Amino acid sequence: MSRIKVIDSHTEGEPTRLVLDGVPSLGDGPIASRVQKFRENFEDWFAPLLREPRAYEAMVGAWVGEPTAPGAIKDVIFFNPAGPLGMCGHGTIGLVASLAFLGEIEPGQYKINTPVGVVSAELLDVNTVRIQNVPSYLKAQDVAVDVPNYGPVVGDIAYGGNWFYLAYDPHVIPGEATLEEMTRYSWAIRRALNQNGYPEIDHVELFGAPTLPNAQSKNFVLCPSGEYDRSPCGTGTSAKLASLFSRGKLAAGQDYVQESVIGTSFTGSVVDLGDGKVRPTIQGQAYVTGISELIFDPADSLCRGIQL
Ligand code: PYC
Repeated sequence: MSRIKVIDSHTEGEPTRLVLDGVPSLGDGPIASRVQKFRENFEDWFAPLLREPRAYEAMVGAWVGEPTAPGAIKDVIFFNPAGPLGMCGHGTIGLVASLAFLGEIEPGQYKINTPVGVVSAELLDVNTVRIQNVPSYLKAQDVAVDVPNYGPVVGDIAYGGNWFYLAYDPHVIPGEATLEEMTRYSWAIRRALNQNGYPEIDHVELFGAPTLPNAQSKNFVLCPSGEYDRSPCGTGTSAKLASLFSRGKLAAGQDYVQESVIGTSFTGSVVDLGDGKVRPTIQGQAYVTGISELIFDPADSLCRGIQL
């Protein structure tokens, strides 16, 4: 019988489960070797933390260890039920707010080491966190893809710590369509992209008109697990800011408010790094929702979670 201690939070609606204790060691090596060990232990230890019956597929996990990058307070590997993520914006906000809740950090500026680079996070108050993400960029503009049963769609491919396809003019529109329609459509886009030369795309964003008076857009973000992001997605908003900046539609330092499909928001802006890259800043709020001990009982045939 194993006991795994976790602290749960949500960032603008999207859950993060931070693992505090009880999983196998990922060693003391650099973060790349920790990611390798994480992958080896994924099915037995990490995916079950996010799957039914203990959790649900929208949840993102965070493994943390002693830092291996200069100046960082932690190494972190974010993951969803499909595997590890490069970075996770809502997860970083949730991680920092959880560390504050546990009394491990005070308001101030911190560095966190992720598999795709060091990010900064400023704890402004116990719930409000501003992160500076990894360099983000627009890789390909106006990529057309023929989506079976829907027809052609045009969008940008951009990086914000994970890979995104940004469908600015989708057939199925956030704020108008149902969740089921948005999920089915964005899966169809992802499948078409993956089969037509873009295997790296694992997140798809659809955009529509905002509901919030201070927002510029409302999004729907399909995550690799097939679930949608309840928040506006930190890495997805970073990818979008990079795309808008490259298109000349956003100036450096200008605020951009991205509304989520559930009506929450992140405020973002960019610093121009040159060479077509920007460093996005994303600000949002997270609240702790629980601290629990999860039981892995080998006698339970569903101990490793439900997988269909
Ligand atoms: O906030 O970056 C994010 C994120 C990625 C996947 C789910 N949320």
